[in-house]
Amino acid sequence: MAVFTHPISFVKEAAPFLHLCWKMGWNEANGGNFSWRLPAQEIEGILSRHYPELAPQAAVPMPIDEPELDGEYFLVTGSGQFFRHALEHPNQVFGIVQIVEQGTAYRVAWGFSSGAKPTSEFATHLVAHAIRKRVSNGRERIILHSHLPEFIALSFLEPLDSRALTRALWEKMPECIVIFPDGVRVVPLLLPGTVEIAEASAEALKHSRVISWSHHGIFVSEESPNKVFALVETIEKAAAIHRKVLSAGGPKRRISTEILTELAEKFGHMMVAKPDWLDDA
Ligand code: 2HA
Ligand code: ZN
Repeated sequence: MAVFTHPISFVKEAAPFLHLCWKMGWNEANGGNFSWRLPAQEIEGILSRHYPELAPQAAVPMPIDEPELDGEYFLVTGSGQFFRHALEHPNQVFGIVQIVEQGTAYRVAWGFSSGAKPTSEFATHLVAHAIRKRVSNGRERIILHSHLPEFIALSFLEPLDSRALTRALWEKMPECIVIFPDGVRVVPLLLPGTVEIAEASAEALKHSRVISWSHHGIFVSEESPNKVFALVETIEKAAAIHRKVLSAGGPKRRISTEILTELAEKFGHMMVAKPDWLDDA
């Protein structure tokens, strides 16, 4: 297959990433969504160089104001677009929007060639970007929402409880506590694409990069496509191991709190946060 290329470096990186998420079975049909907070000067330079004819479009009001994001640009998937189509139709699957009018509206700067709007979960993406930008001192820039089969399955088997789910995953592989020391925060089932799911997610995102939308999927924040992929594949693998263990009659033993504590000490320098829930409660 020819190597994928695109005049916008961020699309060049994001399109193969979306296609891979589809191949992994994480983003079927129009399921899931993605956004990337772009460095403003760099994207303005790219757009004026490669698309000088593009005229600014009308501002569209947003359901939740995000004053902290005023002026920011986002590469974002369009509502109804398929991750599977990202390589064949990048200009249709993606758009670039800028937040304007003191964070009360957005305008499309590029893309959405079939007329799509940003993802139905855009309100939650923006809430998440605002919070995670602050919590991570600007490091985190990507939000990914995927319908992970093993992870969703657990929400039908395990209590809908952040501590219980986090411990169940940490206790399955030593890497887990190092890769997601901030744990997984559980949000109950809420209607997709609503202000309610955005508000419920906001509280959880103050404490963790990773949310379980119960019976629906995962919602995660990270720095780059590579890092978000590593985080999600690790969580989905731990979920798969946990589900296999449950299917075989449940765990007969687990990685102990003592070992988890030692891991957290030994690999503390690699971890984004100090782990909660390292007690035997
Ligand atoms: O279809 O996944 O949560 C997009 C979604 C909504
Ligand atoms: Zn979804």
